[in-house]
Amino acid sequence: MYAGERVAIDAALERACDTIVAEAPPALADAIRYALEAKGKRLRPILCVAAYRATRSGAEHEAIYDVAAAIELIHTYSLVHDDLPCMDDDDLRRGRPTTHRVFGTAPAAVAGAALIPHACACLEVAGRALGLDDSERATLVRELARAAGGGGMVGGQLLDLEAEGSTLDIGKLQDIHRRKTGALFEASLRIGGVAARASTEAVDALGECGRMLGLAFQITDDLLDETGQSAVLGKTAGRDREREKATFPRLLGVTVAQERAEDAAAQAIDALERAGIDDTALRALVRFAVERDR
Ligand code: GRG
Repeated sequence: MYAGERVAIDAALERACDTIVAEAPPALADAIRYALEAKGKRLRPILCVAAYRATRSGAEHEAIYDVAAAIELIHTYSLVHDDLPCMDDDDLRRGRPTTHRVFGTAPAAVAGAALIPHACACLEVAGRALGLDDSERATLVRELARAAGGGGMVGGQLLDLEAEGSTLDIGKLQDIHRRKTGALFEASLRIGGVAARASTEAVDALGECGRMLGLAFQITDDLLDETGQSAVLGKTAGRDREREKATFPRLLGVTVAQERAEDAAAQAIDALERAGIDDTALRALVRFAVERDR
């Protein structure tokens, strides 16, 4: 799906990688390149590009791919850190040994961290190429920082780790995943809208779509962890049960969890329709979040 967009996003990631590693010590440069080259689905940057296309009025500018790549830099860092021994301690990611298994824990931790400042720089430079003014470029960076920070992904990660082995109610589980997974999806769509100079209403609708898509995506992720196979997923299946994690299927049962994912996907599409955003690609991407097998 979206093969052309994936190629353009991978090219933007390669450009970003060249800049990041330019002054890095060789061992660090290798670890950074290894992490960025791995074949992820690129769903967050694809969503960003789709949101931009759905709401822009002028001609499309190729710098949108650099904007989108900045989001993937943050996502990739989060995966590298998530796999570390002090976090999920995993061996397999994107069909290959995890970065710390190849390069060691300290180089992997530093390689992940090196992506964070560069994501901000990448957004600033790409925003300039898109012709955005100071305030619009600051908004891009703020959106990403908020999603990745304590109220978003990083905070959600700590709550998730703290909850291991304990019983959670569905409200708490949803709150953890709204931060840990949902916030970056929400920001991906909002950033696409801001880059397109969409109205505040349209950006908010894109954000709501991303929030609900993020929930649908996470429930599906939990279902795939229960029922999928490592070779297809490219990461270790059954990890949640092993680590005694509360998940949507464990709390609700598989059938109800599937219904909740469908319901969240429907709400994601409703959010777009209420704002008059009628876009086939965005609707297809919402469906992909629940229908995927990896
Ligand atoms: C160490 C300061 C510090 C913070 C850690 C590790 C971390 C911050 C946050 C983790 C957040 C995280 C890993 C969320 C997981 C979300 C998720 C379901 C990831 C899988 O996404 P896919 O399926 O992966 O889109 P691909 O490989 O396709 O990109």
